[in-house]
Amino acid sequence: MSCTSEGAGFPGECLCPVKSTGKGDRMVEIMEDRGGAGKSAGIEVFTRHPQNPILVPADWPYPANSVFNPGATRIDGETLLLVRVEDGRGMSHLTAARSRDGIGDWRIDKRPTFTPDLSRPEESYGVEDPRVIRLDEEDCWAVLYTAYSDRGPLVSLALTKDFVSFDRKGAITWPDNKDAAFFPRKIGGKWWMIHRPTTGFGGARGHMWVSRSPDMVHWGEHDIFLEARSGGWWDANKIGLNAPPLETPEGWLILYHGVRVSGAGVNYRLGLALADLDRPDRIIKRNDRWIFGPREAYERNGDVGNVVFPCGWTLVDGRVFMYYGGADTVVGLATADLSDLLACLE
Ligand code: BMA
Repeated sequence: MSCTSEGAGFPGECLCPVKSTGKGDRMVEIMEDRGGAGKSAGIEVFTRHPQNPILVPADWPYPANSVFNPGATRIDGETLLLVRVEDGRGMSHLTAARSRDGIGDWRIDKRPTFTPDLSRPEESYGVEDPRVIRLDEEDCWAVLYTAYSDRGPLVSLALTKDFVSFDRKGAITWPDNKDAAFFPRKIGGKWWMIHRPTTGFGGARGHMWVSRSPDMVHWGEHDIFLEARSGGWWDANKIGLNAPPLETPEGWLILYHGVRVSGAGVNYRLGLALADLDRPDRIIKRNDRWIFGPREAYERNGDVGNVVFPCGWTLVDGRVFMYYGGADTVVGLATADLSDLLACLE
């Protein structure tokens, strides 16, 4: 989209509304990212739910320091979140919370649902940031999570049919690697996975890669998927996948984060891209501007401030429900029409 209304504030500042296709000519407002009138920044296409934060540590049936970064899926007509819970030692496990409307009245498992397997050295510091993917061809869900230890973070896989028992497949990457999810179906006869290995080359950097597998465990055919930009960009140096790829008629919708590091700490924001349906290694579109960033108090203040970090989204009647960690402490919900998300891709 070309900009026809440059802002007076600084070069390149765009004040154009983003035009939505789909339902008529509804305009998606570009809102001020800092809550006041005036300068526009990111494309604010998601709306925060008024009940935010929808889950906090005090909701938990047992002591929890923080509840955040949930994976999400639909099961039996309900929403299930697999929430990362940090305990009083600083270690994380995963606990399921279920809700009919995906907003309130959460039924939270009375005990941790998925805990580190301490016979595996790579899980000695906990299990984190689950991505939950429904695999219709296998009639099960894949849970990809970060196994954390002083050997370095890596990606592990477990399969489940009920979120009660889990078939642990162990590590499917070596360290350092995080932020992984499968595409929900085989493409060209193979499973595809997006993941984010990090490299020390040129400083601490991380791009998103895509790999293929015949069996979900053995991975090869590695290609760069989406590269971190450089310099002053909001998504410079290190990026990573957030929610699993969402299939749409126009392509695979990709939600990813960029990390801006400054003297004051980190700032995690989210961006959108679109990948080709049949060749997901081909990126069709990528927004320059972020679409969601820390704004509210529960996103700015917490154990790690200025972080919004989704691990899952659901699609219900054309509306996307994005579940995210706020400041590594609570769970927030923001929603958007799928048609508006596709329309705001530039
Ligand atoms: C990333 C992950 C996330 C976390 C974020 C901000 O590296 O570890 O779990 O939310 O940092 O602390």
